[in-house]
Amino acid sequence: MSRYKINNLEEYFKEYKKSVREPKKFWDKIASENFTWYQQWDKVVDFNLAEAEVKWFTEAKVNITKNCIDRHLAKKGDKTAIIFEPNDPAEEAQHISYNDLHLRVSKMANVLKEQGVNKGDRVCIYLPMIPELAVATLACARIGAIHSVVFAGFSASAVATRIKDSECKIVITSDGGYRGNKTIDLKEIIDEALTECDCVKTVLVVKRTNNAVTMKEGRDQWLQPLLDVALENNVAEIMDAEDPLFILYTSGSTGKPKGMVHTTAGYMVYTAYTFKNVFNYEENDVYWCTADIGWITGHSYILYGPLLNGATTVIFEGVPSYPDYSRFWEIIEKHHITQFYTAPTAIRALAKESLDYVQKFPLKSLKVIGSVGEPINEEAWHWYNDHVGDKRCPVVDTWWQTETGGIMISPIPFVTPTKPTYATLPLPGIQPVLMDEKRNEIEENQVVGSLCIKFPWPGIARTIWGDHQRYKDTYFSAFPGKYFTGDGALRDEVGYYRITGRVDDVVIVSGHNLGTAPIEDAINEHPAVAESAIVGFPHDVKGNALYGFVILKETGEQRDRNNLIKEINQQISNQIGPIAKLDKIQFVSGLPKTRSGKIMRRILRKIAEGEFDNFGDITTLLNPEIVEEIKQGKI
Ligand code: 6R9
Repeated sequence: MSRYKINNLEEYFKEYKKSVREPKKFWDKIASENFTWYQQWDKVVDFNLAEAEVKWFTEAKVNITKNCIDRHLAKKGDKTAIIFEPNDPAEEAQHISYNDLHLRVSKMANVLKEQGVNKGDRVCIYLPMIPELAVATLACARIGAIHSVVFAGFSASAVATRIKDSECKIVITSDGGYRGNKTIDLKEIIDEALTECDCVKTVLVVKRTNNAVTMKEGRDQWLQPLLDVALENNVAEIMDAEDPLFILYTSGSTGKPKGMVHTTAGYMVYTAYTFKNVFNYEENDVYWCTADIGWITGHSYILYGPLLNGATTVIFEGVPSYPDYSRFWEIIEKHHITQFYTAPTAIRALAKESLDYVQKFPLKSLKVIGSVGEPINEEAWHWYNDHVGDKRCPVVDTWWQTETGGIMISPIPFVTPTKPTYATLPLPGIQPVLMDEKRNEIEENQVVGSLCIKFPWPGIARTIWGDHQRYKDTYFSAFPGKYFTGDGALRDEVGYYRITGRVDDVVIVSGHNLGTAPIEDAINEHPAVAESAIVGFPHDVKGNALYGFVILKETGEQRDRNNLIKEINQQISNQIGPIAKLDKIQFVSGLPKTRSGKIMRRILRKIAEGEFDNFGDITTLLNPEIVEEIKQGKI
């Protein structure tokens, strides 16, 4: 994959303008120069945003796994494609070369075919972070089956909903999974889920933990014996550019999860291009993204983006706190990681612990460090920059979504000067705009607005599985002719974007549009505070007032609560203004979080409003028990 020839901000602006003036030419060049195609496209892009219709590289024929694996074999078959770092540091890491990966994916593809999986069939993959997860996912892509990876932390009912929605024919799971000092019985969860799903005829089971499982006659089979006898040669399916590659469910803040559909060629081009440029990837780098493959970050930046570039990518089975809080840093040292990509929630959790954990390791191999998933607060940004990046590695705060397929707004390392809490500038080819309440595009800088994208890019999801109308309503109707991200953003005087959170996180207090993120930032800077979440609640005078849920650090627990409340409000006054002061503060021991680490504010909003039931589905929360505790604290 070729890299931008951009050395400074001025050159960035030049390249950016070119990409906006002639988007077709821009993407045509990237697609032509960096991939193996069976057949070229006739049109680069064909779209009608009013109807939510987008096609890229029409009529082109391609297989993404040929581009991820086969084409690297001649020159770097022996190069490590995947490093598997197990949960238990005493278990040896595995190095899987491109040759090995080719063999494993080919065999797995043949097993799937023998099990009757055909092009277009949906395959549910419910596996822990082990090599088989990557292999199974790629094997689907190889034969043109549509993978639906479900994060292996989801409950039986959440998996069942997803399996039923896309009518998966087969499930690939394991006997169990390790996470820290826990073992999770994945097969048992699948057994329970499948009591509701008639569509699944076959379950293939990977052996990982050796715990006892029940195998249902005629439905369940161990995977290994099938792989042992599988043929080694597999001819990749020839796919149309717009054939679906995968479905990935993303929870709407309410209602049933949305099965976002990504198609083949556009997603391939976009993930390869963004990986190369945002992480400044060079041959021989060792790249590590700590996400789970069950999220879009794992799909695009553990699997596809890195492999399309012939990179070495790490799959880590464990958690940052096991056996202790130095695990991440120890792994960086052990595998000489050059690019490290994680989430603010992990950074905050690690920053809460003693500095000794991170300072034990020099981390000299690192070149670029990244953040994704939610706004990174100022304190966490500085901690990451100072103690992990040593002020030497640019922090790429990357804004994007399941729906966008890949990174949209991010600094380009060594080109874009970073600014804490700012995702900074759009990548070339991406055209963000801010919209005001009257649905007009805001031209000037130093404004806040709803973040939309006004021209399609290759990685955009094409539809919601089985519900194109919902896709259109959710993303293309609030601002006709534009893709609406659901996020609010602030654009500063030089055009840098700061994502302020979901638009439903914006609280209007006395007519002032307040994003929750900057207020939370201010609170979190108080030395006694570990984390906080702000929501609005109806107020007679102000329209809305602010309610803060605050987690204290251990040292803060000893302090007088009334003084703390005063100090926290003073801190907000100083940083944002008295308008943003909180009317109510409740100290809590945890916040309701989704399994990808996002605070589920709709629950907090209900509690703040004094409504104690109708929380909707809370089974997908990481910590559903916290809801009751917060409720009790409020009463
Ligand atoms: C990749 C991913 C998407 C939502 C998105 C926004 C938030 C992601 C962010 C960020 C501020 C960043 N988000 N990255 N907010 N700064 N760098 O996380 O996809 O799980 O679909 O979430 O996450 O609110 O709209 P997804």
